[in-house]
Amino acid sequence: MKIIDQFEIPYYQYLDEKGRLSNDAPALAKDTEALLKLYRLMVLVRTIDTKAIALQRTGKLGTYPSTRGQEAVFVGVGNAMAQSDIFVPYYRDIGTLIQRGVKLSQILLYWGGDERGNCFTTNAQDFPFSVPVGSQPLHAVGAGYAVKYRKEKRAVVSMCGDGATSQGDFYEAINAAGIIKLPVVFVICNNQWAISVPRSQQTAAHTLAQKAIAAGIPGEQVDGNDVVAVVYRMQEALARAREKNEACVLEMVCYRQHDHTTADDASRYEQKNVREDEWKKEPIARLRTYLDTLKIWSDQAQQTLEAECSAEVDQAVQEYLATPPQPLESMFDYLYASLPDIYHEQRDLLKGVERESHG
Ligand SMILES: Cc1ncc(C[n+]2csc(CCOP(=O)(O)OP(=O)(O)O)c2C)c(N)n1
Ligand SMILES: [Mg+2]
Repeated sequence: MKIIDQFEIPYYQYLDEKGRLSNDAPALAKDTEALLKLYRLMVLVRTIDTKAIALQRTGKLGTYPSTRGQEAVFVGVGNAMAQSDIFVPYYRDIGTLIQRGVKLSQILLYWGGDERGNCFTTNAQDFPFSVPVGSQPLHAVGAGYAVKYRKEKRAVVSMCGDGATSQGDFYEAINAAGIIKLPVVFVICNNQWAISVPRSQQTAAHTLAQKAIAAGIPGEQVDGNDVVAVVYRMQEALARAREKNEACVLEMVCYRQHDHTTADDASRYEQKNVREDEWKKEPIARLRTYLDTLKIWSDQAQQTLEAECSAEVDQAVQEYLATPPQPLESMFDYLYASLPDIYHEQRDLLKGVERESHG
């Protein structure tokens, strides 16, 4: 017997649970402007998240998937991307979308049941939210193929959850990206749950990152509560994608600090105290501790920031609530370039219903 190959999965963390910096931290960890920007964004994301849950509870929003506790993953990914890159999101991606230029009110609009919220105009190359679990890594492969074919220097970023990595689509996507050598970064937000299915029942593999090995591409684990690690590892992966058409898998390890969505009740399956224990690692307080160490933050600055975020979110809520619904017949407007005759009658019928309902 001889060993013909061996593999390692690295784990990256620069800011530990107590906000202490490691010796091998990247320059980003000393870039105060960049750190403050990341901090502000994470607080903004948590503010809109809290508000969205409250809106749902009072009947003003549909089912909503909280991003609580996972802010560093989404904010960090969005921060590392270039505008010219292509983003292929899933439903929990608010922190990234904000940085892709999607308005807060638009995000609320989508979760309020209006598809116009899913039509991103600022980076038109980005894909809409993907709600079918695990489909978007394959879409990213298609986009990556186009980028390579056109010899562009852009990366494609696909986001999915830990549960999605058990789908055949995920394996097919990373396999294709490896063999064709595509500039796709597959990010996994491992929040430890796929609704009620814990990570331990998702796979017998020690890490999700090691799935990359079978696809012949690098895979690594990143502390998803450490925004410095998320940004830096993303930057490195994106550079390799753009320069060398090298795909990779980044497993961001974090914890879902809320029910799966507002339609779920995690107290029925989540063991008591786990969430509280995990909360000690949460990303915002950790960065705050570090900012305090650097002496670039204060209680006063915190109060001002919270007030600014609340005002921005309130403004978005007003815009969202003031958006008139689409006319009923608009459901016919986006399916065909020119509407087949058989639908004209139905469209007119709906128009009539609408006229009547408006008195
Ligand atoms: C193809 C498909 N199967 C099932 C569902 C129902 N569903 C919605 S979210 C979810 C769990 C996904 O978990 P994970 O991939 O870990 O992402 P998370 O929501 O935890 O971020 C499931 C099974 C779906 N949306 N699509
Ligand atoms: Mg999950």
